Amino acid sequence: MARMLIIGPPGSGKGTQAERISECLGVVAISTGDIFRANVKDKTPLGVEAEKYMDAGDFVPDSVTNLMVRGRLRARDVENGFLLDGYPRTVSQVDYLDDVLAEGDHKLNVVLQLTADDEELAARLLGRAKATGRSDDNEAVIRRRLKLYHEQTEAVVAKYSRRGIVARVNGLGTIDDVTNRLLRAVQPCIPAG
Ligand code: B4P
Repeated sequence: MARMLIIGPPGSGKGTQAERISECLGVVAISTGDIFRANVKDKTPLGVEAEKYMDAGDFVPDSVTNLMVRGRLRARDVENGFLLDGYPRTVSQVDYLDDVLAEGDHKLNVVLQLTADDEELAARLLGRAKATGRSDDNEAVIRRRLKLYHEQTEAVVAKYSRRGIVARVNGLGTIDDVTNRLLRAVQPCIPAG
């Protein structure tokens, strides 16, 4: 049973790779960014709340994000394992996730950390802005998101590193190259059955 998360700076390929890895391993991918964007599109109360933070490049408050993830992790399709993408992003989200998993007597098997330098990331996101017009992919907001990653999310990686469950994977190269590296890194960490 694989319980995993993928973490990395904005533009490192989390969403791209989460889709591929979850399909290869037969587990559901849960992207907090995608859930927020779907709510923004449908103009739900959650979407209206999240939109103002996302458009500024800020994190949606933990109080909102944690409850949303808790609900999602109770769904039946998570019973065979999951790959969380984009959560946790703060140390307090790590503590919250620990509690949610402990309720089911579960814990994470592996944290996949994708790495890439800030200039490559900014270039990718500006490229995506041209292709998709995502409202948080403009230069000023991208810089803000990168800054927040260094200020808050690197501490999340450090916390998991102290538990010895982080597999660090180079996010540079073709999308196929990165997928192959991730699959090689993840296989030894998944318990049989
Ligand atoms: P996310 O949706 O997680 O956005 P992201 O960090 O930009 O990653 P994404 O998955 O989209 O990009 P990817 O790296 O795959 O979050 C968006 C916002 O939601 C946050 O800013 C925040 O406001 C909110 N949010 C989400 N989770 C939250 C949480 N836990 N707490 C609080 N707030 C939260 O890909 C980027 C681009 O690179 C793509 O164009 C892709 O094609 C390209 N790419 C990927 N791999 C490549 C490769 N190997 N080479 C070249 N290009 C590549």
